[in-house]
Amino acid sequence: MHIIYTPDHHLHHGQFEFYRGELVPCFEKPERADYVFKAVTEQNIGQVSAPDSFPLAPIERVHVPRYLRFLERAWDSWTALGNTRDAIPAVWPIRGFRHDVEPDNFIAQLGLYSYDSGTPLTAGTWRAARLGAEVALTAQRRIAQGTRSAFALSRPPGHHAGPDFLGGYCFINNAAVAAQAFLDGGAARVAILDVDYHHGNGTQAIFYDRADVLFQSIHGDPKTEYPFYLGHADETGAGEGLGFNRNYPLAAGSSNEQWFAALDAACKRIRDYAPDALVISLGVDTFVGDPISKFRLDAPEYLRLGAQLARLGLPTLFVMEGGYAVEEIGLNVAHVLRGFRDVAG
Ligand code: SP5
Ligand code: ZN
Repeated sequence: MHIIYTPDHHLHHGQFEFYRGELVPCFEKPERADYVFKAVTEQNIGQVSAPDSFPLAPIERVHVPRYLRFLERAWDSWTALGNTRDAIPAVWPIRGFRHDVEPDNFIAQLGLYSYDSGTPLTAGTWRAARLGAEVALTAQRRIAQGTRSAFALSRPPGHHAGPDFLGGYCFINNAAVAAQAFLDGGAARVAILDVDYHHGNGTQAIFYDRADVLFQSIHGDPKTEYPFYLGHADETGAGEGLGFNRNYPLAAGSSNEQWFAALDAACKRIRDYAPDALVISLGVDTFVGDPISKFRLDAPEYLRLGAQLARLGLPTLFVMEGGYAVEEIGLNVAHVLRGFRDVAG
C-alpha cells in the first residue's frame, strides 16, 4: 500500500466555527492528520511518499474555474479589507437570488461559493487544499501505474465540496478529482463509496448526471444530520446518471449491524457495476467516540470494513475525509487499511 502525505496540510488551520450561536474551536484541526500519519507509520501500513506537483487542469475537471480563482485569491481579498481573523461567510443567496452575477464585494462572493458557516478560510487554505488534491492525484497515479492500493492522507477533507462551493470543512473534492483522473487516464467506469458519517453531497453533486461514476454514500439520515439538505434514498441520479447514485441514510444511533447491512448492499452494487477502480471516501467519524457524530463503530469494525472492501478485488484508492475523535482516528484509519491489506495481500 502506497501512502501519500505532506505535513504542509498544517497550512490550513481554522480557529473557530459557529456552533449554537457561539464560536467554538474547529473540530477539523491539523492534529487529525498528524495522528493518522503517526498510526500508519508506526503500524507499517505501507511506504510513505510526498505528493508530486500537478497543474491546475486535473482539479478544473471537477471544479469550475471561477470558483478556483475565487479560492486562490480569497485570503488576499479578505485581508485587503483590513481583516486579520479567519474568513467566515455571513450571507448566502438562497432561492430567488441571482447566482450568475459575481459580486464585487468579497463577503458576498464568499456566500456565493459556500453553504455553511463552519468552514473558515485561512491564510494557507488554498495552498493546503491544492496540495491535498495533489496528494489524491499522486495516489491515483500510483494505482494507474500498477499499485493495487493507495492511501491519500489528504487534509483538509473534500467530500462536501461541490463544483463551485465549499462547506463542511471541505474546499476541493479530493476523491472526485482522483475519480476523474482515473477516467481521464483511460478507465471506463469508477465507483466511489463514501463511508464518512456525513453524506458526500459535494461528490454527489459533481457526478449526479453521469453514468461513468457510480456514487454511493452510507451516512446519518439528513433529516437530522449534517448536511441536512441532501443525501436521501430517493436521490438516484439524473439523465444519463439515473441509477448511478445511491444513498443509504441510517438513523442516528444505528447499530453496527445496520451499518454493515448497508455496506453489503453497496458492495453488491459495486460488483454489478464492475468498475475499473474504486475510490473510498474514508471518514472515520462513524466511530463510537466521535464528538460530532452518532454511529457506534469501534476498532474491530474498522478491520472488518477494510477486509470487506478488499474482497471486491479492485484497485482501491482510499482518500481521507472526516473523523474528529482526534487521538483515535489514527488507529481507526490504520485498522481499515490493515484489514484491507490482510485480505488483499
Ligand atoms: C468532512 C466532514 O466530516 N465534515 C463534517 C462537517 C460537519 N459540520 C457541522 C458540525 C456540527 C457540529 N456539531 C457539534 C456537536 C457537538 N456536540
Ligand atoms: Zn464527516
